[in-house]
Amino acid sequence: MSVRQGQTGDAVKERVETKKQDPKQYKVVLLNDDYTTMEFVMRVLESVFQKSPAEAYRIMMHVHLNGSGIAGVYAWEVAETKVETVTTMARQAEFPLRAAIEDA
Ligand code: TYC
Repeated sequence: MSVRQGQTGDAVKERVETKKQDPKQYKVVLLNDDYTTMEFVMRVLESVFQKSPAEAYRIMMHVHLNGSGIAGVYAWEVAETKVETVTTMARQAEFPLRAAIEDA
């Protein structure tokens, strides 16, 4: 926390700047494509989003049938890291799988 004082004539302005924390939550959304295997998407959901095999299957099928689906809801920085991890895993395996962040 920092305090800044600006002086104008006799008046002294004082403002306390606080680092605002972001209480907002963000959805990490998986997007469907024609090439990523169902097995790979389920592996991502289990390893990156801590889903059970049954939940991973349910989410994967939802994305497959509807075009997108929520993998999880997190604080901004966590959501960003999840997207990065998904992208790195997918490129490594040469799949076009994409993940995106949306306001929760
Ligand atoms: N549509 C893919 C297939 O038929 C499976 C898939 C599901 C791909 C979810 C991406 O986010 C995805 N192999």
